[in-house]
Amino acid sequence: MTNSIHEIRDADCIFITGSNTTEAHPVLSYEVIRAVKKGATLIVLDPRRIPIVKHATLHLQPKPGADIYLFLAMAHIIIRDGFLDEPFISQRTEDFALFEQSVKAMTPERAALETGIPAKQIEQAARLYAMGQRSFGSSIYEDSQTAPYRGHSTILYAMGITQRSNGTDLVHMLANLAMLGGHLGKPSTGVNPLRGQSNVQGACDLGGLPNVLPGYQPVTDAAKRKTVAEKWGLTDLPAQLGLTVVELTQAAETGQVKALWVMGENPMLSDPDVTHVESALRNLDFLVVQDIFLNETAQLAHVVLPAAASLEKDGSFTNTERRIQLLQPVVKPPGEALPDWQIIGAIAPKVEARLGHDRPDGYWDYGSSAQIMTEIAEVTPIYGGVSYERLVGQGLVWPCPTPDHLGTPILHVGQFSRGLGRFYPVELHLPAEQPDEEYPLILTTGRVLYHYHTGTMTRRSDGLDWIAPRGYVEVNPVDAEQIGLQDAGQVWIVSRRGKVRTQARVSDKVAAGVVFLSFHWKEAPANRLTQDFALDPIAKIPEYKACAVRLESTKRKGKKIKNSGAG
Ligand SMILES: Nc1nc2c(c(=O)[nH]1)N[C@H]1C(S)=C(S)[C@@H](COP(=O)(O)OP(=O)(O)OC[C@H]3O[C@@H](n4cnc5c(=O)[nH]c(N)nc54)[C@H](O)[C@@H]3O)O[C@H]1N2
Ligand SMILES: Nc1nc2c(c(=O)[nH]1)N[C@H]1C(S)=C(S)[C@@H](COP(=O)(O)OP(=O)(O)OC[C@H]3O[C@@H](n4cnc5c(=O)[nH]c(N)nc54)[C@H](O)[C@@H]3O)O[C@H]1N2
Ligand SMILES: [Mo]
Repeated sequence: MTNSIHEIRDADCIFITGSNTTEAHPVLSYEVIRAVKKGATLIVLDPRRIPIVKHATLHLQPKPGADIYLFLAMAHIIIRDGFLDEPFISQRTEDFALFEQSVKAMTPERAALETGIPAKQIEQAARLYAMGQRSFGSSIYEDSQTAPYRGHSTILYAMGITQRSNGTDLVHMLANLAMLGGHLGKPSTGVNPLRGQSNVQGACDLGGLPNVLPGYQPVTDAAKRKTVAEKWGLTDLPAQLGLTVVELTQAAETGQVKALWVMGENPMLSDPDVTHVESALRNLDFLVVQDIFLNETAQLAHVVLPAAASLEKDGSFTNTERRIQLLQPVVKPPGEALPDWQIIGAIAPKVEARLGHDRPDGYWDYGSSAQIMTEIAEVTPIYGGVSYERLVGQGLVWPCPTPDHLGTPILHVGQFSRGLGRFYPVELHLPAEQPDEEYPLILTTGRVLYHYHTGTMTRRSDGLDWIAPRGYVEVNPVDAEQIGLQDAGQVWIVSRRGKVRTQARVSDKVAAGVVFLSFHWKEAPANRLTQDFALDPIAKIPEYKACAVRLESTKRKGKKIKNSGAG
């Protein structure tokens, strides 16, 4: 996030798109609701009538993938109607003229024609967001010197934006909208991705990506690579880019990758097109899985390494607002399970010896996780001032480059990291697999409140299993009627990759032509249906949010399950 979580409560306008905030970020969603109760406007742009919609001033409901028309039209309107923050644009940005040209053709009328959403609503969304208009009450930021007053607007987004074959473009588009309204570098504004796992932010910060070293230093930058290598007792590090998750699986299938060490992931259920994933994993010469449970992927492994869970070890998590926080163990790990870093530390010297790396004796003998943080600070400029002593209490928000630096809760204050903020013209691009006669519906996948991903952890909980014991697909009554499907009846969902059977929930939560299935259920694995051929060209993320399917009746009515997922 560019800004902090608590700032959301003071925003004048909140624009949520591609985030099922109350189900996937329930704690943070209270900040949104709190702001709305104090008079903030809330715009939700989402193909489903998700629970946060009940607090919304405006809900725009395009089909999956059609949001691009609305974003472009909103920019068109902001420029056409003069809702721009002109001083911000002239002083802090570049390439505005190029961008203006790129949205000229996307009139609200054209976007309305393409999406079925009335032009008036798109105009309302553009004005509310750009001007930061409240529905009642006064802004805590109001300054009588500036007229007309421009409120503080914030954008919250998540996987509905990024899990797309044009995800990077869409994020650029949200940044373009924020720059048009001058909603960056001030409190309660920003472009705020709500990150997923407890420490996904930390994993990326520390180089858990195939193209960067710790602190987002490109592996292709020779000087930076050398500095890090020297701290690690080596003369240099590999300069070529690694493979991303989906590329790895594809490389395993062709035999280019021969061995894989999977730590804390369950690709047999979470990667796209799992039929492919299974044949790829079976094709490996050697598969190691390091996990806290014997998940579906571990069942294919040659070696399974038992890891300690988060409550059984110390360390740190970096959350979605870039806050680095200490983690304390509350129970001991069972059996032979060890913290991940100790497992790696025990195996790494043996691997290095076989590879012929020459490291000082005892190089991998970290005495504690605090000592690892000392090394992190040395090789990661944005964590340069971080130590365990300083993390006690509230933690620290990076960038925190030096031991006396207090952290940076708001990014881009006064200046962007690259200097001027650049407007990126974005092209119209729709999901790779479009519905046709044979597969007339769009499947979109995601989460429900009561379960976490592939269910390795949450489906072991009796309480959660009682509330949400099994999966279901959300179907609009119009599409259900086509095949004589009733609420709670069984149905096949069929894509070009495979088919799964599950229970139907017939309601207008999804629009006609759209079905929603979450990927928590191994009995009806959503990723048997998704495709892995269309990746975002930059982030290489698969298009989990849209593929073409059809429904087939099983002629079984089924019984409605009690207590099944009030979410
Ligand atoms: N309960 C629970 N919470 C979780 C998780 C969990 O498994 N369970 N997982 C965590 C993780 S790792 C992550 S990444 C986050 C994910 O958090 P979210 O991204 O909020 O969750 P999703 O359910 O993947 O879907 C996001 C929203 O995108 C919408 N959407 C679908 N297609 C489109 C589209 O074309 N355009 C737009 N604008 N929106 C679209 C969906 O309707 C949905 O409301 O959740 C985290 N929190
Ligand atoms: N169709 C579809 N597919 C999706 C998505 C979607 O929206 N739709 N979302 C995608 C997203 S955003 C995500 S983040 C992925 C998630 O996909 P995965 O990360 O593959 O799913 P999880 O079930 O969270 O798997 C985590 C594994 O880590 C283990 N684990 C937990 N704690 C520890 C630990 O401390 N150490 C070790 N070694 N292991 C541990 C758990 O037991 C579990 O087996 O799924 C992706 N797949
Ligand atoms: Mo995620």
